Amino acid sequence: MNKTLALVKPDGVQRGLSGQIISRIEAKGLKIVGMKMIRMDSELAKSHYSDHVEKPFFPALMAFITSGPIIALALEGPNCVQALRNLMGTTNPIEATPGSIRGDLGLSVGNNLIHGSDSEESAVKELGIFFKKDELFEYKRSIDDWIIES
Ligand code: DAT
Ligand code: MG
Repeated sequence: MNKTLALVKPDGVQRGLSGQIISRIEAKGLKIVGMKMIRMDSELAKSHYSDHVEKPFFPALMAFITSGPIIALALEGPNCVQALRNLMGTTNPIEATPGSIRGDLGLSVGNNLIHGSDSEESAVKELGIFFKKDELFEYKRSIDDWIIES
């Protein structure tokens, strides 16, 4: 089963929205297979956002993402990369569809509450940055028979 990485960003934690965001992820049916609170340092942040180093917003992104603790989640489910991206909504919360996490909860592109890997390739890379192998759990949920078609 494929896995993906989600982060509740510092604004989500500060605003007391972690529970609601994680709840939406669980309600979708995605299985949490790893979870931890950490504060990203600049080395971790640079490695995670290496594709954006040259972008004009990179310094602001670094300052924001290291400004407070985040909650990292390893998620599993069929097509979980796409499922999470759809649940999050588009990058700019103003354009994100109502009903999505960003569409319902955010107003600014720099404070958009949640990160989700954008491809299976980046999911593998990003999960490797945030989780050691023994921090990921394999377990069966009996409700999966009601969520996932066999
Ligand atoms: P996403 O988080 O939807 O994958 P991204 O990978 O293009 O978006 O960018 C990473 C983060 O950088 C994004 O969540 C918020 C910030 N960001 C992106 N575009 C921005 C912009 N034009 N101005 C300010 N911040 C931006
Ligand atoms: Mg991205």
